[in-house]
Amino acid sequence: MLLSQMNFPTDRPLIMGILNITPDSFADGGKFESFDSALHRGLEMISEGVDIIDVGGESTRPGSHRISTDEELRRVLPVIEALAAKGAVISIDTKRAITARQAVESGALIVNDVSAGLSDPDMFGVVAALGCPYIAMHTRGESADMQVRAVYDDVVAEVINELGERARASLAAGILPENLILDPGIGFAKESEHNWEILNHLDAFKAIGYPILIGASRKRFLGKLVGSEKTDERESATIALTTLLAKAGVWGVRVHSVKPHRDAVEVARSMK
Ligand code: PMM
Repeated sequence: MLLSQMNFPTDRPLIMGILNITPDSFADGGKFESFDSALHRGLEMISEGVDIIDVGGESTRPGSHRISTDEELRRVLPVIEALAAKGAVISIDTKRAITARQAVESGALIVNDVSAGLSDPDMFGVVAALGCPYIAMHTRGESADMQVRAVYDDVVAEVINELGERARASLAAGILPENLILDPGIGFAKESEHNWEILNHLDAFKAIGYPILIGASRKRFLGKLVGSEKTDERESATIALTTLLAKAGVWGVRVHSVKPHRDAVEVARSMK
């Protein structure tokens, strides 16, 4: 299905709720590891007005290592099937083409790839054949070593350049321009100052010409700003950021909690 056929609202950012079925994601690792707890959380997000549920089976936290494809599929497919049956719009957060394909065959509608096709050479071709929307996120290297690559002279220009190159490669492989969404990859091969520099130049990212998704929820740079080691203590800073991102006109925000962010975008919409 094309992005334009999903009937998303266009007057506010979409709320993409995070559902990590992993033991080790940085903020919600271990919370939704069982099928029952993941399904319960997904249904809760639907009742709170989530637009997209982003289901992931493999942690991408800095320093994390890969799991097997079989393990990834075992974690995500039953949950995708169950939530899609409830009418949820699901994105699959994966770097693997096989997982992307099986997830879409199980009911996911969007592929979210934090490697923008760099991890798996088959990703672009598979997504092009599926004909579904594709989120290409900027990073450098793999999660295990990405933070040593957080070296930039001009982070905005370099990320736009590298993401633009991935976008062109995805289009060359047959992904439709109307199905492409770009994400600068907050916290991926980036230090705090890089994240803020990107967030302060969102117009430059929007000018590339594709919808922009931002995933900043509870990340380390927010903890550093407000002095919160614990990830759930970074929620109020995340909500404040969502309000500002709504004002900045992003397409979507990828967040751990749903209702507070639905409320935040309503506030932003009412403040003319
Ligand atoms: N961040 C994480 C995972 N997937 N996907 C996109 N598109 N953008 C992000 O910023 C992003 C992502 C890491 O966060 P998590 O461990 O809470 O899932």
